[in-house]
Amino acid sequence: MAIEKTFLMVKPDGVERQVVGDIVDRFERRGFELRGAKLMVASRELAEAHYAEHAERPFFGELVDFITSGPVFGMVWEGENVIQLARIMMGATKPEDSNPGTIRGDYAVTLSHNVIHGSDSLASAEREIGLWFPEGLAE
Ligand code: 3AN
Repeated sequence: MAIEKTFLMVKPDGVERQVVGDIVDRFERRGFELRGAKLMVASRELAEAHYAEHAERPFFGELVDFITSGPVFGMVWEGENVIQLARIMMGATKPEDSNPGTIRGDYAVTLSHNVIHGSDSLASAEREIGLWFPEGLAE
């Protein structure tokens, strides 16, 4: 299994609720390595680029409004199979499908305010790391 990097982001609702520490702790305990992290308010331009695949969806405007509404905590995590394992640790997008014990299953009851984003493939991880960490990582 390959060593991968993924982009994870605590969304404004998660920062507001002060669950950043718990989320970092979960990934550290699992054995992943933190390679980059920053608290920032995303520009509209960055948010639209990040969610470009949803540009035609009716909820796109709300999605961009929400993700730019306050600080987010962007992170790059590295480890074996981290892209898929992080998605499992996050839990499903739909609240009724996210199991207790997962981040969303423990913290989220709505589809749009669901605490965390994680890249869903190697291609999106590379794209998102480039978008959110254009200055590069602490290698
Ligand atoms: P995930 O974040 O689990 O990969 P995506 O990529 O399908 O999910 O959706 C991106 C984000 O868009 C979700 N995290 C969620 O906040 C929001 N979203 C997805 N579907 C809807 C919807 N039908 N209505 C409102 N927001 C949605």
